[in-house]
Amino acid sequence: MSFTVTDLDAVEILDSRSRPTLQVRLRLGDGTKGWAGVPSGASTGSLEAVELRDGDPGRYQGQGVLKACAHVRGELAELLGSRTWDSLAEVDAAMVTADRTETKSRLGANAVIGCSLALARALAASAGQELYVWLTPDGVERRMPVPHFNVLNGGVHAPNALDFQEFMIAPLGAPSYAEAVRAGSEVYAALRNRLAGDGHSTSLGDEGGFAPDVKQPEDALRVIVSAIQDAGYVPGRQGVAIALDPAASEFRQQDGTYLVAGERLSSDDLIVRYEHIVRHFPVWSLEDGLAEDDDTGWRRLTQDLGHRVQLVGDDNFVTNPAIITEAVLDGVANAALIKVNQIGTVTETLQAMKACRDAGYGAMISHRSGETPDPFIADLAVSGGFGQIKSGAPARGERVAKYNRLLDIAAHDTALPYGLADPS
Ligand code: 2PG
Ligand code: MG
Repeated sequence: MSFTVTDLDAVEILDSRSRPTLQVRLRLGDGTKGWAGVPSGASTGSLEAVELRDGDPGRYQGQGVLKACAHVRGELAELLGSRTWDSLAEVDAAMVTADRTETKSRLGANAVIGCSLALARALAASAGQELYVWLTPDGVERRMPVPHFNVLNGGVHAPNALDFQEFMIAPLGAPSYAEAVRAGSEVYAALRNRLAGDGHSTSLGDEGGFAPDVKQPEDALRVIVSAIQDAGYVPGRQGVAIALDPAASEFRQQDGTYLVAGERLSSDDLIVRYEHIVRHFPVWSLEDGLAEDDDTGWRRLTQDLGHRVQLVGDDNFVTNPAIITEAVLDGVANAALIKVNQIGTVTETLQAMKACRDAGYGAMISHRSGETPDPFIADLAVSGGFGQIKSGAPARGERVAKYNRLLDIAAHDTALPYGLADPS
């Protein structure tokens, strides 16, 4: 079905961290409208698509996005309005070509992904379909994803001394998506009580999880396991499991060691630490356990733990289909994190998900630490059929926007199965 784009506009809005980002609006020739809010990360991989920021120290500490907005209104509006198109893929490819850089840095990956997301939404509406239906590739079985609630924050997302970035709870054993949300919320409440009872601060990190003044990852894990029990759930895969994203690139030192709670660990030491953690705590998934450039460590980690836990590549894979395909051949990880702005178009995001599917890898659809209320990734998670999403804590508007969109989908499409896809 061919289409034209008659209007394309962007405004500078604030994200959840009070940094500027883009809101894009678009109209098709048939009058259908689309919109998008652009997310933004803090712990970024070095090969990510590059956001265009103004760099004007007199506005928003240089973080303004007026140039990116101007590219949407100017060059991209002209490009998209210049002809009749046959598909989103065709438009995305034309934007990539027009940018002329490997990383979308000229037009700005934030400008390009905003247009791509808004166009996908408009095309779904124009076809009279729910976004998650429209996004589903041929032959893929849609699923309600297991929500991975980030309940305890550290690393660059929180001002505490905890080096690991994300401690998530994953209600793998819940009977339905709605019951998984309930478990997430109840454990979150129990965790607040536990932390307050132990005299810890219950202030929040960037993704809405608590940011207590604990240092050792094992101490954080212990309090989460207790909270799961306090809330009346069973810790583990039959009930509520735990997923970690240490975001290890952020605590890797110049000499190649990892600094955890003041202690310098070699790559091998850290792998041993993870083995210990996995033995003693109900951790089912480990993302960015090692730094993005620690290829040897990643292979060893995969050999040692890959049969027991999900190992998710984020900073090293950057949602790049070519990098994921290479990593599969190389025996690195067994799953990928999927972030739309990390690669910069919806089409390439879908290709990254296909690379995972073809390889028998898992995929966790992900928000960024800087977010807007745009729930696009909720639909993307259902359409991909992997059965996993992470969107921060079960609290704060920009986080629950995604979880709530999923509640709405589950309530109206009751035949959708809940839970992890069979990895084979
Ligand atoms: C991550 C993400 C999202 P950021 O590391 O997985 O939780 O953080 O958006 O800061 O890269
Ligand atoms: Mg990560």
